[in-house]
Amino acid sequence: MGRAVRAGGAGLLSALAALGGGELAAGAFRPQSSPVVVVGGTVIDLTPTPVKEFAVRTFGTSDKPVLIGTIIAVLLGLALLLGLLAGTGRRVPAAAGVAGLGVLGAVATATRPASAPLDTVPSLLAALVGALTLLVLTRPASPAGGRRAFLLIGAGTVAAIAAGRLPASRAPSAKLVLPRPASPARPLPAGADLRIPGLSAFVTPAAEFYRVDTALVVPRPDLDGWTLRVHGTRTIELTMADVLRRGPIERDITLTCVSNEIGGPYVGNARWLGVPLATILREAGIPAGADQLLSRSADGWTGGTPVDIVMDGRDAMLAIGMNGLPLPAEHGFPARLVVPGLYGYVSATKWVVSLKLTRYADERAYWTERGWAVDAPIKTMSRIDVPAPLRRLRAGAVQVAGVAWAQHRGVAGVEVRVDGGPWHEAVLAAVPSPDTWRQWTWTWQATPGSHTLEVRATDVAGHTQQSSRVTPFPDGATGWHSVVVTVV
Ligand SMILES: Nc1nc2c(c(=O)[nH]1)N[C@H]1C(S)=C(S)[C@@H](COP(=O)(O)O)O[C@H]1N2
Ligand SMILES: [Mo]
Repeated sequence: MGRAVRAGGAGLLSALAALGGGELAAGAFRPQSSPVVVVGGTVIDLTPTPVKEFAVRTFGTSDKPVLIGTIIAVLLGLALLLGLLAGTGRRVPAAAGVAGLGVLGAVATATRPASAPLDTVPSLLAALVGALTLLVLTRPASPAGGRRAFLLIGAGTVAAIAAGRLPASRAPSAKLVLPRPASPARPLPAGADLRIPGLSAFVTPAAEFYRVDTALVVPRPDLDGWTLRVHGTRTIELTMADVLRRGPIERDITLTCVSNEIGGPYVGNARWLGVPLATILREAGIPAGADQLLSRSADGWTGGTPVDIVMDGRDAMLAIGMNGLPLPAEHGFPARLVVPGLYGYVSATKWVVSLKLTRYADERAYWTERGWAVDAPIKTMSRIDVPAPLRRLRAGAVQVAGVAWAQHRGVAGVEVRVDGGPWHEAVLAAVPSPDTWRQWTWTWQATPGSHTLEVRATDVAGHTQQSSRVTPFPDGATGWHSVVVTVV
């Protein structure tokens, strides 16, 4: 029994030491090359879309920590078994098994879209450290020496993991000084923000802006080394200085994720500063027949945007600023795409490093390859922010309020009803353009009892949100948001 515990412990510790070695090596040069991060990224890319949707729905923005936790748990489980194997005298096959897990990480690394050959080093180092640790800890030795080895390796592991994670907290955005917009945003019309407690602010602060991406480690491209390659009829390469010289525009635009559920949080509005994509694409030349703008991020993610939409005169831009500051790392520093009217997966590539004018028939982007729609205009949608679900309210006048969006078409009307009764027109707040969401409010004379509030919006094209509930896959959710409250 004591021997089995020791052997199992040696297995666990060899896995932890391997992780520590991997993290230390990754932290020293590229956080993205951490074995856990690489395996996590591979799992994300290989996971069937319905499972991914389930994970996002169930775990929300904790989906990444949950994934990392699961990978570590599986690894520790396997290491425990290999330790027990070593305890039965089969030390070399067990150590080979531990090394094999590291090699698996290296294979996963080599198949990552944005990996360099050196990125396999942390995984290979982890393989070596793990195997050696298991061999040392299970060698027939004096109990005292064994205990000392356990303690030393344990302490070293903790230190290595801690040291490996440190460099991730660098802030690279300090150096970028934003130019003044050649075309400033219109001042927000009076009353764009109704300032009702509980209602989403018209401008979403960057720190509260939803984040959706496949990056387990936020890419942090170096500003000096960053360039944007644009492949058109010729290939041009722009540095940040080149971008800044091209007459930036400033616009209020609301982003929305296709995975947003009815009433969900994956929508936010910001003031973006950026260079019109049309300017950049014309410089590179648009080849005849090119219908897709394929954008690629520093970590190899891709998005495909219709060229005709980018060129139709809307404020599609290569954005470098968000709410008056450089983009936060989480939102794409140093540059990302913003295209009004399309869900983020086909329009909002963060950490963008290349643009390619191509054809949908020739190349598919990350999510379309996984079954999501090629064309992804944002569906007309509305949400009740106040009262919050399941709130207890006093009878009498209750202010109901929320946001509605139909980017690039514009919201023409919002209606609210109670318990399936007649629809009531809400009062709409002012908006600077059809590219932002629109706040709305309606005063309800609430009577005691349990009540269901429902909302629906109609866009400027005359389309009213349909009642039937459809899940986000493959082109965005439909249905009316409802909130149940108790009035006393
Ligand atoms: N590089 C990269 N860009 C990306 C994504 C991604 O996974 N990787 N996700 C897209 C999706 S699905 C959405 S909805 C928006 C979200 O932008 P935000 O995180 O700044 O809100 O980014 C888009 N840009
Ligand atoms: Mo998204």
